[in-house]
Amino acid sequence: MKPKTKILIIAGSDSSGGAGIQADIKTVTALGSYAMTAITAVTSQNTTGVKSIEPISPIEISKQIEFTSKDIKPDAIKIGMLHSSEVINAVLKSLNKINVKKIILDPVMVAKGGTKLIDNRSIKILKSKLIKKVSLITPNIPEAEILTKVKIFSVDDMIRAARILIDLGSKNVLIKGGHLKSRVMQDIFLNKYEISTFKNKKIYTKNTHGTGCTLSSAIAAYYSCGKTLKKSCEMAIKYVNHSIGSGLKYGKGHGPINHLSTINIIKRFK
Ligand code: PXL
Repeated sequence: MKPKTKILIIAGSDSSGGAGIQADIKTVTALGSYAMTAITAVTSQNTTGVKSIEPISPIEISKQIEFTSKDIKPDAIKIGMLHSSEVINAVLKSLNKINVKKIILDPVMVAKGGTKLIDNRSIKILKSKLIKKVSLITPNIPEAEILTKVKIFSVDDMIRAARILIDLGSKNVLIKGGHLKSRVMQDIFLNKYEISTFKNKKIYTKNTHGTGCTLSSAIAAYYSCGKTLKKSCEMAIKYVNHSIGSGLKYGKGHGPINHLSTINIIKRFK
């Protein structure tokens, strides 16, 4: 089998393999595309927490993006951990040079154990500049609250926050509802013209490390293949749910999901 499309992933490394660039590469590969990377930081972590973060210099990040893309043009880009304003500015500059239209932004802010992965100045630039450059932003509820200052307790609050993100210049928004106290998972997809709710049964497990990274990479993979953004979100959510449900039990803390679950379901998604 030949890869269907090429995806550039701009994100941090998670040594435990469940989140970050490792989750992204596994997801893109499992869904049949070719993964390229620009690593923004190296984290030392396991399922119980983050031990340390080593930033990669903004110049080096730009080189990875530009030199790689000049040779193999990405069909889509997924952006994850961007920990400093210097890094965001470098990524913005490089994105302007390589001219790729399909960009999915996962506004990564904290790791599962609570370690901050971005500083406050970066959040400002993400809101004022980067958000306007991307096709879709995929915050979870805590991230949407920080970006919009809306307190979210319900689906109506999620919609209110999503509209603020559209007003800030995002073309499309997917707010993930996993943090709501409800038996049904409700994720909201919204743009200026339409709104959709994806409903799924909540799976109760502590092993959800890297679900956000996985979801945004899966969206990038489906979107790069020509599906609409809405369809890409719907299919990516199914993939993540299937991968959570497939139940790996690795490590003593928040373990990873099973990225290989797609091997069984890829036929159904055709
Ligand atoms: O899931 C968010 C995330 C993104 N990127 C890296 C991470 C994590 C969470 O741990 O380690 C590198």
